[in-house]
Amino acid sequence: MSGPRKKSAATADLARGGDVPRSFKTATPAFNHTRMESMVPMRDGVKLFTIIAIPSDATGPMPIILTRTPYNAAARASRTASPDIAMALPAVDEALVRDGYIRVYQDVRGRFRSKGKYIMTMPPRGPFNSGKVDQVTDAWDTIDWLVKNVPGNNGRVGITGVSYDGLLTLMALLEPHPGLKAAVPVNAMVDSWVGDDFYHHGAFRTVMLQYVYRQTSSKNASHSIPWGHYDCYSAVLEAGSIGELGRRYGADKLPAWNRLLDHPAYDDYWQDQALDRQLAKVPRKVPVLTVHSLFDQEDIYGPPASHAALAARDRRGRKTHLAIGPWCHGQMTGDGSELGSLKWSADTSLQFRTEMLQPFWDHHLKNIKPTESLPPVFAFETGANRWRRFTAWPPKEEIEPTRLYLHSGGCLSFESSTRAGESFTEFVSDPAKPVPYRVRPIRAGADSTWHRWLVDDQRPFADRPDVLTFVSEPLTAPVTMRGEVAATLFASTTGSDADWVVKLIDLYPNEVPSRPELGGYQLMIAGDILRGRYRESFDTARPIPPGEVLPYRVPMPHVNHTFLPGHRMLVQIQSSWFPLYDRNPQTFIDSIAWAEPEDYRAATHRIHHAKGAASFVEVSVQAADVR
Ligand code: PG9
Repeated sequence: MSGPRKKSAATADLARGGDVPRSFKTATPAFNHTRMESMVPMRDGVKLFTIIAIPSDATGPMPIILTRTPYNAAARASRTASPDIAMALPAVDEALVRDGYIRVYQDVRGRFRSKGKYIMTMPPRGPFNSGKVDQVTDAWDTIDWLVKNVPGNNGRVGITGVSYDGLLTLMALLEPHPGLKAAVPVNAMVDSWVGDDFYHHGAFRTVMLQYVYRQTSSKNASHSIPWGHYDCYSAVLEAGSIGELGRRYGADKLPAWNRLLDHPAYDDYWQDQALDRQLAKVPRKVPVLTVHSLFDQEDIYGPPASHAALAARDRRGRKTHLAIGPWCHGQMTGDGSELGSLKWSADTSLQFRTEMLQPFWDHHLKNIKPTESLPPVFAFETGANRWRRFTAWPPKEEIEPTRLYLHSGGCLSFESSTRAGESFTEFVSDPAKPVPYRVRPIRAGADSTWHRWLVDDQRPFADRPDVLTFVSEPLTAPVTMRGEVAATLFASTTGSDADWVVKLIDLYPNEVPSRPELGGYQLMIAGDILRGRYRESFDTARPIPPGEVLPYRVPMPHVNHTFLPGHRMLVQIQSSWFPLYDRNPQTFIDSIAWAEPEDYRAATHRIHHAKGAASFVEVSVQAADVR
């Protein structure tokens, strides 16, 4: 028989202290690193929350790799509660910390645990930032503090980050601290009017409402848009204009949202912030490896543009590298074996990290020269599915600018000769029924497969009467295209404004024995949009004279692609891409953001083919492959 149990001291009086001790330290002898959390002071006294992970087993002083972010440094550096540094940090950091690098993550001012005020994509000091600090000075002050205060560091710092963190990486180069010895901007936002997150050539990216909302409605991204619709297509269409869309969800109270709508043209606000323009003005000091993704659904313009600016200032060509992978936004940090329906037969992200990234860091931060010097350009060629090395981007050798002509009857060929009677192909574009950019329902947020939409099969759209298609004969030999693509459409409309969307597509053969599900697949290798009012200059909107045949140049993203024998080249033309881009009312009004329901009107558009006004897509083709 057991007697009454004796109360332990801990259960003697439950009400006294509560269950949570004042301070608690995880007790484990197995930690293989030191983790410091510091509030790093900036020159204006504002302190930024900074996490520093220092491997314990290093044999000598270690370099530091810094990422500055608006996306929560603590969460980023706390993947799991493991005692192993590589389990605590993002998976992509494993090679670094195992190899004796100190890893640092910092919240930018005003975000998460950092003090100060947040300004989304804060412009550098100048006409749009009259203060004494910006992301350039914050990067400088942080690096200065790190080299002076982090135990065991070797005084050499690298900076890296994806997208917004990539933009912050590029900003550090505008006035680099002497301790900054290498930079790897990944999928960085560079020019958000020309072709990155917010606009593409004047067309507004409606998907950014959600971004601005999360980014600026609270310090720690705690609000999401209560869409009230399963399908974003209907939510955006129902609202009408984007001004009204923002107002419905309260975004008109967010200064960052209003700023975007207040600058629809490529005015000083955008030009002064374009990082390729900024980088072109400063001396080249720091070695840079730029990373670009061929299927980047967010920042597909910036990386080749900033790379070009950096390369132009690198007289001896030793400080500038570009890597181009078959990835979506940020995929270089994860598994790069496949994207959507596409499979690459190897982990291309790992290949890049092993063959380029780690040797680049080791060279510049540890003075370990690579056995073979790193190529200026390391680019994955889709279609052929292999890595290529080039001395410049676009490669200068064997490349020939060539035109692919759009002919009537839906034909596409390198031949310019027009047949008798060829004049135009027309379609009706109705803003009440805009062309979806994906198959509906189009989901927002966490449920979305947004990251891979650029490789969606384009076949479902080809059947719409408001999508024109132009297709080549099946190829008898491979055709390889590298570098920028641009369409010149000679077009007319019955309206007084119009958007022009051009997609260059690899049309797979009807049957693909190794991957039957890819039979007839339409893979978009480049696509973009131009708001017709900016056809003459990006900074000034001009109405379109109805009925007049005018040239519209639609710049498109860079490609590095081989169309294999049996495949066909295909071009789709349409005038809406919704709700990725806001609708053009097709009636010229001052502010499309605040278009009224009656401004949206159907219009008949014509794409012309006749001599002297023959529409084409310009590509750079490997000379031997032009047929
Ligand atoms: N593409 C995102 C972004 C960068 C900068 C401004 C706005 C959005 C990102 O992934 O960070």
